[in-house]
Amino acid sequence: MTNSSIIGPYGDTLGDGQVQLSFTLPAPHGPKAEEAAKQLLARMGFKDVRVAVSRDIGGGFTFFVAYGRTSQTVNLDEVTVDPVLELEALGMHEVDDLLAGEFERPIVVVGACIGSDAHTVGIDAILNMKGFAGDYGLERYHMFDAHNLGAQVEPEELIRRAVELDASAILVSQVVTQKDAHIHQLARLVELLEAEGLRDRFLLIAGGPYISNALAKELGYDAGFGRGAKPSHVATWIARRMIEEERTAD
Ligand code: B12
Repeated sequence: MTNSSIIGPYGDTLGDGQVQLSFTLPAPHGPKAEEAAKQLLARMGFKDVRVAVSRDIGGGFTFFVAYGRTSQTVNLDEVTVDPVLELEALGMHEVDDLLAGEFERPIVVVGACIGSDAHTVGIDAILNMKGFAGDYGLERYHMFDAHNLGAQVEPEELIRRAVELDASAILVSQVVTQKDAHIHQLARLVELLEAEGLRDRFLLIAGGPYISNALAKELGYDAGFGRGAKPSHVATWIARRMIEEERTAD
């Protein structure tokens, strides 16, 4: 590889194409399962396939860690990312100052983990005072009035509370993706808001480890935040969007 913007995976030396993979096969542990794993990787296009770990995980299933070599590369110069991921977060005081310069009252935000999903840690990380990874949550900001409804909140209840509190933004967390549960739940909330003629009343933000801004927008949300999102990113996004909308309305 001569052009440094064209990159591929490596293990020992740049350009060797080495990849580590882990997966499970529904086959009883043994030489036959291992051979099946190698053939599968060869069919995926990997060369010099080696199985490093092969473990019986019970019930006729085997877990593998394997290595293979690929000649595939990607040109970094042609890679673009969603603007939300490149958004430079302001500090808490900067966001507060920005909002205080434009609004008289704190911005009300209501968050919940909806449907059957019981994973509260993500929405807590964004909203709760102590925040996440050294980044304070929205409850700590002077210019946010944050309400965290917790887990397993029905979308109807979330909407009811958002209306009651006269919220500007609804924040939804979805972690479980089994059988596309996250898609169904997120879509249901949008459908309900639309049916009640309330969709345009709120900024609608989705988040979770498997949520991207693109997926959220596809589902009718204004923004989506994924793995590693920090409260200051979300706060900055809301502040800028609220100010933009306020100025457009004037
Ligand atoms: C803790 C945990 C639990 C706890 C949850 C406790 C609680 N109060 O939250 C308990 C034990 C209850 C649990 C239960 C289950 N869990 Co669980 N759990 C986890 C675990 C270990 C950690 C999740 C976590 O806390 N992450 C830390 C937070 C900070 O990260 P985060 O959620 O990604 O949030 C960040 C971003 O995504 C984003 N974000 C998240 N939400 C939002 C919302 C907004 C608005 C914004 C802007 C951003 C945002 O910001 C956050 C900070 O960066 C994960 C595995 C893992 N290591 O991730 C499995 C995991 C999520 N669980 C899983 C499963 C399958 C389950 C169960 C179905 C297991 C079972 N068979 O019973 C049940 C489901 C229960 C239910 N009804 O939901 C799977 C999900 C697989 C999938 N994709 O569907 C995982 C990935 C484990 C696995 N590898 O299989 N679980």
